[in-house]
Amino acid sequence: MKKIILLLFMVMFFGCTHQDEKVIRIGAAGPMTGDQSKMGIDLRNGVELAVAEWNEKGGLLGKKILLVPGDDQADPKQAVSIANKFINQKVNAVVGHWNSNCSINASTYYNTANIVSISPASTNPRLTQQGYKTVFRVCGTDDQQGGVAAEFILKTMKPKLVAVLHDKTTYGQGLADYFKKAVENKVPVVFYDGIQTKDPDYKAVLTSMKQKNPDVYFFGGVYPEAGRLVRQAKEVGLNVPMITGDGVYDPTFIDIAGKSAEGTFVTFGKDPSGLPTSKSFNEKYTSKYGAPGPYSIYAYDAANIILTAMQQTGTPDGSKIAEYISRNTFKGAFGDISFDKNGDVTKAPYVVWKVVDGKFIEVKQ
Ligand code: ABU
Repeated sequence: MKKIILLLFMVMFFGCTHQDEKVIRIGAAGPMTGDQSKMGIDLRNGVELAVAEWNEKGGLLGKKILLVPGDDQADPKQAVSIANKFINQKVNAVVGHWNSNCSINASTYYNTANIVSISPASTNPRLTQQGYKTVFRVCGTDDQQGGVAAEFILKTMKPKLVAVLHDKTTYGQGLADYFKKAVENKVPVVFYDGIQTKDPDYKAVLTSMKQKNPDVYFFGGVYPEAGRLVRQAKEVGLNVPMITGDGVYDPTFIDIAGKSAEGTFVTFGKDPSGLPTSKSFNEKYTSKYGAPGPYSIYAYDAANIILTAMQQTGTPDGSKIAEYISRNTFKGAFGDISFDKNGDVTKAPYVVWKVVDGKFIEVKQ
């Protein structure tokens, strides 16, 4: 009876159920404009490629698949607007968002509307700790990468003093705090502060940090700010390395920072480009869009997981595909992908990368 009332409610408000639609709509949400737009566009391209491949093979459940992009501008309030827009547009499932604060805010709306969302990139642990059965991610988490960064500097640099900076976002501050927690029992953290994103000048905070004589500093944040920070660190005479997280792993960081990027350490996943499973993705993506971005392949795999689950269950219904996703292993371009009870991937190996001669090189340990 309850189900019938709910169905009537949905038909009254949405005109018809999602299953009655003539197309399957997949949302791709991330920052498509603004200084993080490369990440959103990389994400959208990965989803678009997966959708195009399925449509070339005849679509899904007798329907064409339609990509519905959503620009959240890396703003958690805008992410809620996108979530509501997707719900009104009868989007069946979402790949997104890119920023953790956007994914966390939007996930409540998707979950209430029975829409599966898989983030390719949001690494803050809170996303999958909300008890939502429809929420997944195909990347690792910040407690994992913060721990890897801490272990790396303790082993290889043996610092006497460490400093920590963050961008005051859910992702940046969260990651910085995981790093701090992992080092502070072993090395004094002599400086801890937050910066404003978009601020063009960080010299004051960098000068204060320099006065504490750290041997290395951690930054929790994203590449536009990281690029300005390492450049200005050199300008104020702070000549110690930055170690940072996946939000900085993009050539744009090196473009912004120039030569000052040299020697920066970044935690991110392994390079998938040599995997036999990623060959077709790499070739097709590169010929259509140019070099894949760091999270393009994650977005492509997330879209394929959703579409495979719909095919295998014979329905775009959110709770049915969520259950299928949680119980099965998927053959992704990145290799086999399966999820734990929270919706996190069961394997998320982070490695450390270093900027050498203007490129990210994996540090072999
Ligand atoms: N994990 C990369 C940056 C995106 C985010 O988690 O906010």
